[in-house]
Amino acid sequence: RPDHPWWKKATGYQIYPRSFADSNGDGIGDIPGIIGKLDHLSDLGIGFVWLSPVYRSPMADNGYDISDYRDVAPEFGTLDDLDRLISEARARGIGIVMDLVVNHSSDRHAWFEAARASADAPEHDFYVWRDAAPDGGPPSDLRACFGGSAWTWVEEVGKYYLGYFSPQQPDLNWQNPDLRAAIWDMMNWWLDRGIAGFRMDVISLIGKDVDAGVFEEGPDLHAFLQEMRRETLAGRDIVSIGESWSVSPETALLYCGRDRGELDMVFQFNHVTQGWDETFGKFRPKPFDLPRLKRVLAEWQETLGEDGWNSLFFTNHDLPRQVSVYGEDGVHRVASAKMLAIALHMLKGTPFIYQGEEIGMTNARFTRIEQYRDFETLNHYEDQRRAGVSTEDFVAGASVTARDNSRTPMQWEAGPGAGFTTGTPWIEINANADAINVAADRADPDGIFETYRRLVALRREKPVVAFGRFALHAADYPSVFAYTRMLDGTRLAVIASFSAEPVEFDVPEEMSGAGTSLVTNAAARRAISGRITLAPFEAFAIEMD
Ligand code: TEU
Ligand code: CA
Repeated sequence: RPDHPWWKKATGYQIYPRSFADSNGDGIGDIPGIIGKLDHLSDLGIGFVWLSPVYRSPMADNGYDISDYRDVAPEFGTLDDLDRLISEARARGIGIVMDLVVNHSSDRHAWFEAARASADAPEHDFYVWRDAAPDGGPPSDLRACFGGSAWTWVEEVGKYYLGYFSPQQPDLNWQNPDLRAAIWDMMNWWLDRGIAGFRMDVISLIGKDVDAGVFEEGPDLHAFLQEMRRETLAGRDIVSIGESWSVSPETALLYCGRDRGELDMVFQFNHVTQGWDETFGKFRPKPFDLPRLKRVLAEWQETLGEDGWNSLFFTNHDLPRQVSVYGEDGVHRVASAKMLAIALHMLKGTPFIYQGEEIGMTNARFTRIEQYRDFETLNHYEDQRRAGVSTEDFVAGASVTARDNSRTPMQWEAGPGAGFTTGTPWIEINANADAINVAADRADPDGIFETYRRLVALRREKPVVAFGRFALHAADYPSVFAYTRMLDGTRLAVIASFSAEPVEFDVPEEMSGAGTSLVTNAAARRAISGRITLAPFEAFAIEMD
């Protein structure tokens, strides 16, 4: 049924290839390593993998800087390995969703090398060039996301180019129709290889109007997305997920409204950026505020309701580990990791599990700047030190929010290398790997993995989980997230405590009743009403009779 495509009942799993599984001992995860772990994913029951970039790349941004869109980075394997991954995954009912990074390329892409060598090259206009300011300086004082100026001077052509993220990631000029045609061609080439869709990196930036200073959700964004669908996605049974740091409930339906002909869903970050400091940004995080998180999630559930579709996630490769941010990664690690899983996976939308989340991996919490690898962290460190921030203060913030927190190697088993590598890993393995690893968690019938497996199965099997209408209850309750899902005659009550202490909770009338316990991290409850006492981080879903 066209209104019930496969991805509405599927759970996604994000792989960050560099840190997933290393098959040849060079310390870098690779595609043969992923193939060797496919049974872990099929045991979990996921429907598709979002594969972070594996294309040829100088790896300034770990692959989010692509120098050849039609080849695989040698450290990750070969195109044949990737084809094998696609078919071996398909044999297990798992689709491979590729990361499409087309707001920018690498500065080492052949297009850019031609573009910077001569203003007469046809590829010159594939990028964004501007004249120097009268004083010879950059055209504007725009800062790059990863530190420094967004403009870089090229002597050969006597102009500056735009690198909104970094100089190693020059922005592609989407205004050029030949560039767009080249991208459609490349996308179709991948789709014809049998992939299950695309996750589209910072897609909300492609319609920018540089001279007006409008970057996010610029004037041409939706025209380009509609053209993209016509030229590539239309008529194919695939999923498309756009990443947007600016999308709000007000603009979300423009991307994924049923009749828009654009994308299937967006990754939104309202629940993330609200925790950042207004002035100092992510490296000075604010304490977690549950009522605010509930408001954001509920607003998205309600706005996208019947017309759009939500993506559901707390963590990815750009964000710290969810159990360390929203849960408690000490004594209550297992309970709070399961609680977060239940709270998120019982919502309406397509959930994403980020590698290691299914065993409750925690923040790396590096204590020395030398332990960091991510150029976002290292460049901001330089910037902030120049602005007078001490190393100690910077590292304190980074240990909470830096991207490397979630990029340390997957912890497969105890022992040196954690089953990730037999060599020296490209980034330090989390010190807790001997205690927290896949082998240990999966050996435990009460492990976190089992809770995820149950949640993934519930979405496949229970229409109310996939399609039920969402309603928030007890909105102002400071430490409990409570909601219902309704479909036809079926009612699901979901309650999750975010507190490390027991809490008294007055079950709202609309949630009360008796039924079947679907999933819980505590003693099963079959009935709820009146005042109940929730155990620390207790969470459950009951299907009411
Ligand atoms: O992220 C987009 C983005 O805006 C983030 O870089 C964000 O600002 C940052 O991570 C906050 O810490 C995407 C990719 O997911 C990210 O890994 C890439 O570095 C980035 O685009 C550039 O391609
Ligand atoms: Ca390797």
